[in-house]
Amino acid sequence: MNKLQLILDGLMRRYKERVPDVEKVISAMIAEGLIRRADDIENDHIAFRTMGVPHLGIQSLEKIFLHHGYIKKDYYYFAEKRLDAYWYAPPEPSLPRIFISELRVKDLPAATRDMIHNYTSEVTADPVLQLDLDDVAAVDAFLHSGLWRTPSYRDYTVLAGVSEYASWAIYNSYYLNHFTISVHNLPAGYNEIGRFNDFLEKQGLQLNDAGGKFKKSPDGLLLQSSTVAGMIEAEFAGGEKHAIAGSYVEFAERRVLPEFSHLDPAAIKRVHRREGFEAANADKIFESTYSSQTNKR
Ligand code: OOG
Ligand code: NI
Repeated sequence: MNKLQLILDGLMRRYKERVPDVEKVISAMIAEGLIRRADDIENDHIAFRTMGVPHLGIQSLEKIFLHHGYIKKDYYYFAEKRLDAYWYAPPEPSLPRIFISELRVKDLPAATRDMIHNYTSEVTADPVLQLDLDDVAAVDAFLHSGLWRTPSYRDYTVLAGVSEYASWAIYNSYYLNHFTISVHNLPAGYNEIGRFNDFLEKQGLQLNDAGGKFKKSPDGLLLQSSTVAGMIEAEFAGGEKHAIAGSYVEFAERRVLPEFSHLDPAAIKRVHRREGFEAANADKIFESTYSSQTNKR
């Protein structure tokens, strides 16, 4: 197996361990006859969150994936949430896209900025430059270890009051934020996001309803939904334990582009469908870890 595949497998393994909804969705899809095994799922994309501070952020994390063949694509800006993001196209169409966002720390109030720097300033050089990117075990360990000391619960809650993205990232760092199940290639009756959402809700899964239970791009071709993040038991500085938002699962329907609508459905490949992301959809999907959603769970 190639190195990139091993890195992606490592991310998925840790993610499944801490997001019980993943197993729940997969076993429901198998029981319903939509797939035979977990590997039949098409992973549309995976996502990471980063802190926009010196030596870190998108410019640091992206180097891992650029090294393994990903190509940087479009930029997205989120004014109200104070975020930047890019998406990356995989070296092969069978692999997931990657979405990496970054907190615009410089746009936060001074006290919040200082609180974040108090942790992130422990990082005095770009840690990815110090990694051998062909050493799969080293990259895997890096993606699953903290970049700074464990935060205090007090700082976590103060940060959450200003930015719930900041509080999530200060604790969870590079743990996978979500993976995304493609629904458009599933059997009829389940290959549209609205119908698939009904199926998920029947299984007792809770959906993020910010902006509606699915979000639709203005061109009508990219439809996305997501579960509300489950709570994980987090250990803060001094051993203090609290339940905080972990990661979630996303679902995406990419419709066939108008110029390919004449093709036989059996001939439709990834290249014939809507590519990229949509800022207005993403803006609401970020809220899958926000207390406005997790409080409903
Ligand atoms: C990412 C939210 C955006 C998408 O597919 O548009 C997103 C996040 O919650 O970090 O995943
Ligand atoms: Ni996503």
